[in-house]
Amino acid sequence: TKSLKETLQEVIPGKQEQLRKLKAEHAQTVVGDVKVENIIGGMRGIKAMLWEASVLDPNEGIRFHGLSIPDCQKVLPPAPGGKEIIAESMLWLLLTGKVPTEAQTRQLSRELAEKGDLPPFVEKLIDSFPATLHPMTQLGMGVAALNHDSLFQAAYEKGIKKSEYWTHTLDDCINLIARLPALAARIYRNVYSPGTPMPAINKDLDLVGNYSTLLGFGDNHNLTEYLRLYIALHGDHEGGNASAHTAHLVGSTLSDPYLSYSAALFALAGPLHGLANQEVLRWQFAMQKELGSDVSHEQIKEYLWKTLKGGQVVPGYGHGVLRNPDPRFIALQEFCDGRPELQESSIIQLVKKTYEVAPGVLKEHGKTKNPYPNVDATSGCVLYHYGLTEFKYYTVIFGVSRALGALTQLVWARALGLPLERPKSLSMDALEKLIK
Ligand code: NMX
Ligand code: MLT
Repeated sequence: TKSLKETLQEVIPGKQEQLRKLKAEHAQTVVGDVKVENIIGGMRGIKAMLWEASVLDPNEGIRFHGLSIPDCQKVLPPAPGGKEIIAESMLWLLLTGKVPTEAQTRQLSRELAEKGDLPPFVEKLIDSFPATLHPMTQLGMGVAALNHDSLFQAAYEKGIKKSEYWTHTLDDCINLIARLPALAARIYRNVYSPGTPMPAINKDLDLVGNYSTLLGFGDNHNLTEYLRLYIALHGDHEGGNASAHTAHLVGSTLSDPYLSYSAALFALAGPLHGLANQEVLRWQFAMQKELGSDVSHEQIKEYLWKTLKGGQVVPGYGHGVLRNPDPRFIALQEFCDGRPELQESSIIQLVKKTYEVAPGVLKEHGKTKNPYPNVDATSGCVLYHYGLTEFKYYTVIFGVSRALGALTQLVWARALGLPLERPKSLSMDALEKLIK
C-alpha cells in the first residue's frame, strides 16, 4: 500500500511539468479582463490564483478534482460501519487527485490518530481562556500556538532547498489536521461542560469518529455520521473564498502552515463567511420565538421582509460565486430526507419551509445576485437536532473541515514553487488617471 507521501511524490513531477509548460508557452495569453467594477467589488470574477483541488461552477457548484458531490459519495471510502464520506478519503482526493483504496484510507486514519495528541502547553493555553471567549477565537489562537512544533519552520531555519519545502509543509499539514479534533473538542468541553474528562484518542477510529467521541458524542452514531459528511463537504470550495484565500496569501510569505491556517480561521469567523451557520440558527430560532412553531409560509414571508427592511442580510442565502442552490445544501438536505426522526424535527421543518419561501422574497427584493441557499442555511439544524445545540460552536466544526482544502493547497503551492502573492492596488485618484 502506497502512503500519502509516496502517492504525492509520484504525482508532483507531472504537475510541475504542466506548470512549466503553461509558463513557457502561455505566460502572455490573455484569459480575462479587469473592469473597474471588479476592483471596487471585492475582486469578484477576476481569475487570479491557482488552486488545484477543486473548481466551482456558478450553476453546478463544486467539483473536487472533477468529481461532483454525488460522485464522491459513490467512490470515496466511508468509515467501517458507516456510509458517509470521511475526512481522510476526502483529504487523499484533494491532495493527490486520486481516489484512495480502503487500505490507504485506514492507514491515513491510523497515522492521524497516532499524531493527534496536543502538546501540554497548548492544553494549558486553551484551559486558561475564559469560557466567554468565542470558540473561533480560541481555535485560531490554539492553531497559531501549535507552530511551536513546525517542522517547516525548523527546516527553513537550518537552510533547506526550495525543492524540499513541500515535504516539510506536508508534515506540518498532517500534524495540524491530526491535532484539530483534540483542540476543537477541548474548546467545546471547556466552554460547555467544564471539568468533564476527555477520553484518549482511539487509534482504530477515523479522524471525525475521534472528534465526535472527544466532544462526548461517541455513542451517537447518527451525529457522528452527519459530522463525517459535514466535514468532508466543507473541506474545499476552490481558492477564492475568504478563509482559503487567507491561508494561501499568508502561506505565500513562507509563514508555516499553522500560522497560515490560524489566519484563515479568523476570516472564517466573519458572519458573511463561516459564522453564517451560527447566525442561521440564531435567526431561525428568533423567528420561531416570535411566530411559534406552527408557522405558515405567509408568516415566514413577512418575517423575511422584516429582516430585509431592517437592513440585515438573510443568513444562509446568497453567495459570492454560486448562482443556484448550493449542492452541499442539497446533499445535507438529502441526509435529512432519509431519516424519519429528522423529518419530525421542528427546526429542520422550519429551515425547509424557509427554503420554500426565501428565494421568492429575495428575488422580489431584487438585490442579491443569488437568491438561493448556501450550505450554511441547513448545516446547523441537523447538529442541533442530534444534540449538539451550542450554535456558537458551529463555525469551529467548519474550521476543522476547511483545513483539508486550505492545507492541501499550501502543499501544492510549495511543490509548484508559487511566489509571494502581491496584487496591485490603486487609489481612486490613480484609478481615475488610468480611465482617462
Ligand atoms: N440577504 C440580503 N441581502 C443580500 C443577501 C442576503 N442573503 N445576499 C446578498 N445580499 C445583498 C448584498 O448585501 C448586496 O447589497 P448592497 O448592494 O446593499 O451591498 C447585494 O445583495 C449584492 O450582493 P451579491 O453580489 O449578491 O453578494 P456578494 O457576493 O456581495 O456577497 C454573501 C455574498 C455570501 C456575502 C451574501 O450573499 C450574504 O451576505 N449572504 C448572507 C450571509 C451568508 O449566508 N454567508 C455565508 C456564505 C457561505 N459561507 O459559508 O461562506
Ligand atoms: C465557502 O465554502 O467557502 C463558502 O461557500 C464561501 C465561498 O465559496 O466564497
